Amino acid sequence: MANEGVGQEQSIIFAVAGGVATITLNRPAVLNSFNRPMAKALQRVLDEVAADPAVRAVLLTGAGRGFCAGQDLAEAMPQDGPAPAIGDIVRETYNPIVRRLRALEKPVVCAVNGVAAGAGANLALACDLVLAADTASFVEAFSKIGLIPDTGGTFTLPRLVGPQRAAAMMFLAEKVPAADALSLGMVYRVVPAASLLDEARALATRLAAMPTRALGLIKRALNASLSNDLDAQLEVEAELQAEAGESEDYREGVRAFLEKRAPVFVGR
Ligand code: T3D
Repeated sequence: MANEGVGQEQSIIFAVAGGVATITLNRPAVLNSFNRPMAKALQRVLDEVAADPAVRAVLLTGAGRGFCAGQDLAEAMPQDGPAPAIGDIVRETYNPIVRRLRALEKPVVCAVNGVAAGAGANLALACDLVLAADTASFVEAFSKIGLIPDTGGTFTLPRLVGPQRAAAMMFLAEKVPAADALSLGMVYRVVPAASLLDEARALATRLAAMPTRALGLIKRALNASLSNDLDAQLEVEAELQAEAGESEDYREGVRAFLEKRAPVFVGR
């Protein structure tokens, strides 16, 4: 089938089915912590899903008992040989991933299947809709090892939970259980661990059947709202509405409404 495909990179498992690209972080022995090859593979896969019109939603999750424990600390500080420059790691690995996730004009569902620590926590928060297993947790672990939060966390977290709670999480680096993450607004839903993947897949599949251009433009508008004032944002809405109004899916949506039938959206 043209829109079905399976590919595998060493540390990232990637499969496309029914309009949904499922990306699985796959270094379970180290709780899917990021080494350079995994970060580069994730960047490549995100480029692929951006370019593929058959992909209309993305599902990101982790293999094994953890979602992602952030930077692989053995790589960051090797026993033999010099440590790589940390600023370069952030610029070359995490920043491009966050930019790709935010610029991707397709919805990204994140299924947090276990602990999400350091860059792993902030990776989840960079996605559009976060579903967490009831056994999952989030830790802004950076300060425990003398670092500051990266992967967009200092941008995302205070906007989600407010500056005071973000400061507490980032200073104290305490585990935030999924239920607390829900009440703080860090995640969209918490579901039983056993049904997490099914629920996340159902959500991604539902999003993949929606008007993809409109969802992408909603994401663009929400991104813009983070730095715009009201006047500028009203203009963004007018411009993006004009763009949405030219889509095939807009015409189908209105026709289906008038004909009292369910719409069939094609993503254009
Ligand atoms: O270069 C730079 O540093 C700049 C970039 C920074 C971005 C960052 O993400 S900095 C933050 C890095 N991450 C952390 O500090 C988290 C470290 N991990 C933990 O604190 C704990 O593992 C967790 C709280 C996430 C989970 O605890 P627990 O008890 O459930 O699991 P565990 O036993 O600690 O870990 C299981 C295995 O994964 C263990 O290996 P072993 O003993 O079974 O062989 C552990 O060493 C390994 N592991 C976990 N996290 C990492 C890791 N190995 C390498 N790097 C990790 N980040």
